[in-house]
Amino acid sequence: MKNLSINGDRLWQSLMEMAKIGATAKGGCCRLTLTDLDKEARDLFVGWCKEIGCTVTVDQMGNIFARRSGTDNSLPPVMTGSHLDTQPTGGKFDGVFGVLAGLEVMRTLHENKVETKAPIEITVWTNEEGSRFAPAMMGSGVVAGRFTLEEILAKTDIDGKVFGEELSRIGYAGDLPAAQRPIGAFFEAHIEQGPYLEAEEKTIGVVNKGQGQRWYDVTITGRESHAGTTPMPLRHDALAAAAKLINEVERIANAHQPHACGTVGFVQVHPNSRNTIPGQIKMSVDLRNPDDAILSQMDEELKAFCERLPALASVEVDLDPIWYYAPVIFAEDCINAVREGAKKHGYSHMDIFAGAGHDACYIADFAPASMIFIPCENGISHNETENVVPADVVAGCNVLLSAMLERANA
Ligand code: HGY
Ligand code: MN
Ligand code: MN
Repeated sequence: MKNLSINGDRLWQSLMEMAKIGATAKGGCCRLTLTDLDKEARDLFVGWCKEIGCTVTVDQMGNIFARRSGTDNSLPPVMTGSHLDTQPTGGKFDGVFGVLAGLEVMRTLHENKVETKAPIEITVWTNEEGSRFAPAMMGSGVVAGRFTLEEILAKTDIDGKVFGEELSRIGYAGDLPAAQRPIGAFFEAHIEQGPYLEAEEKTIGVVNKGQGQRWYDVTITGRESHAGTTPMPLRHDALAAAAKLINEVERIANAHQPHACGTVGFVQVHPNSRNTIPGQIKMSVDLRNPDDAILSQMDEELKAFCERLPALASVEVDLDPIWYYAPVIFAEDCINAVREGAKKHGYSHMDIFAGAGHDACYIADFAPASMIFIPCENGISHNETENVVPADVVAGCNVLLSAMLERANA
């Protein structure tokens, strides 16, 4: 097969077109899962896929599958994909790069009339971010069997909106069972979202592992009372207790360097009035580590602290572990296909592990999977200034094309 290359300008145009949906004043995207903006992005993607003759199906979780036949359709598809939902202060490229790089691969095969042995599919996974509805990676998680469809459809957001009802409302509650299916290989192209490729001046990240995560919902209950008449020793200040917990999360992460991460990203204060001592706090805790034993150690330390906190701060503490997945090792065949793709194009590359969660981490449960990273400016993501170099977008997509063809014609 002649040396195929993708059309970088067309890919960049599609990225900029998609970025208009939920565009923010600071140049990012706010396109939360199952909102009208998510629907708009999905509809745009589906239209683009149909333009090049893909057949499009949707499963019970709203995951979208755009399929291009191979010469032997009895073979399991070689798949790529990512997500279109964003964080509230999201960028233009997190998730979207992987979806539209997959589309560009399809467009390139289509216009060059290239036939592959195995069919090719692009997937858009529902609610990868886990921001509006927690936890994350729900679409791929239900397909992998990590979550049941029932538990996920019943999830509610901060306003009490129900996941299943929102999915139906945007018209993406499909009939296809959201369950494991034969997949020949799954590749996810994604921005690194961290600083290492840029620091090492490498164009391609050959992702060999995804770190593990533990998410918790914490409720701290004290007692509302007057900010001016309640002596300090008599207070049950839920927010002061939360401050101790936030410091402990930071201590735990710093105690397990070089890789541990600990974050409190969500805090809800009740009644949130400047002259009433806060009576209740709802907050999140996010712990991560590429080593499962260390992640367990971090979990133990968090639990021990939450045992001690009631006496320390005269409050009640409920620590609810809502999500856990162990570090994921990707498939050697897929990792090698990515590395060979980088070498073939002469792109500098390095092995790297994924600090963020990705749908590929769940697909790896039942299919050979790996990921392709490209650098992002200053390693910044989940931020409206998230940015990439067009040449790196081209490189990542060329490596994706190469890896998918290698697996589809293996
Ligand atoms: O949280 C994560 O790692 C991903 O961005 N959902
Ligand atoms: Mn992502
Ligand atoms: Mn993200």
